[in-house]
Amino acid sequence: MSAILLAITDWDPEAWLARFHAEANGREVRLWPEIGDPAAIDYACVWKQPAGLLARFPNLKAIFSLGAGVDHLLSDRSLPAAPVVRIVDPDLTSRMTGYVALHVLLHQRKMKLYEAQRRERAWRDQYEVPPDQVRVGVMGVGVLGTAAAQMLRQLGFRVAGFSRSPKTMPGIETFAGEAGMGAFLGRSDILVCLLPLTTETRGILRYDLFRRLARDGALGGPVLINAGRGGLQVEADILRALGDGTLAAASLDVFEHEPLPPTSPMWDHPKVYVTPHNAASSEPRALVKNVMNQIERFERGLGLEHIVDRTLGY
Ligand code: NDP
Ligand code: OXD
Repeated sequence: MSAILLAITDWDPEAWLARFHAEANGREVRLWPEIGDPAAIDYACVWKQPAGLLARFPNLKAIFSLGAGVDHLLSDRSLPAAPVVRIVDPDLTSRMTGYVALHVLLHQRKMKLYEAQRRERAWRDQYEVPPDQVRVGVMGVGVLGTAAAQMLRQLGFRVAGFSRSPKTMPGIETFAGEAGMGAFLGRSDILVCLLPLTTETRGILRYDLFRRLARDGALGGPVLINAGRGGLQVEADILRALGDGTLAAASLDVFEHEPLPPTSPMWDHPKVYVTPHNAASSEPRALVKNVMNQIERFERGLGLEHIVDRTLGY
């Protein structure tokens, strides 16, 4: 019977090991660095595995990322040829939808202002811009971006989506590629970034992009929400844009360096919400089931779902 290797850094591997033992239907589960005979490993389930590790397993049939993103995997230059599979799961999707809805609402409902008023014990109701006057642009309308865009539409916001290839989505305006980017940014009061980190998207959230966001919106200035990857953003540019009014506020779940260094000015910036890369945390109970379903499908000859296109990088 096939053996599964878990190689996990940055997260608590024991919680994953316990779930794999519970779900593995008698398969052997090994936790790196205890890899045993490398030839016996058929599947690797990883989060930020050490570079070069996966090249040691000659019979690997599939590599599973334990999250939706795969930049941590594809950056390994000696990655073997086995298919790389990413997580698409309702548990992860609903967590991200919740994060995006929460942060769009925090900005639309002026929570930073009410926090400041609370410190002064000031009881003042501020005019609330109705959602149908707020244009949200979701950059990256894949699995997570589409679900978030649909939720925002249900909440009454004017929503647009941006992707690499053209799409149509009921009730949501869509833009694609370089040609569509200017119009997409120019109609966005709140920019929600759910792009993957690839060679094309690295550093995309920079000053010149912020300058292209709508300046005539009802919130008094554009807002950035990034829950994609820290490598998408140039933090010095975000600080500059917040300082000169190019951006009015930001919600950042991901950072150029994680954990966010204690010296980062983001921690106590009055216009920024900071969260510790937990917009949509990978939850072992749901996601181990997901991976085991994939392995069982594969072994029944049904093929793997959500295989990553290594050329595109996502
Ligand atoms: P998908 O692969 O389903 O979607 C990616 C989207 O980005 C697609 O719409 C794709 O376009 C678009 N895209 C990719 N490259 C470009 C480009 N160069 N220009 C324009 N659009 C582009 O990914 P998911 O929705 O599942 O996940 C998105 C990202 O969210 C992950 O890669 C990960 O980095 C991040 N994430 C963060 C988490 C957190 O807790 N902060 C948790 C989970 C994920 P097209 O549709 O044309 O292919
Ligand atoms: C993911 C993440 O990619 O947690 O799933 O960031």
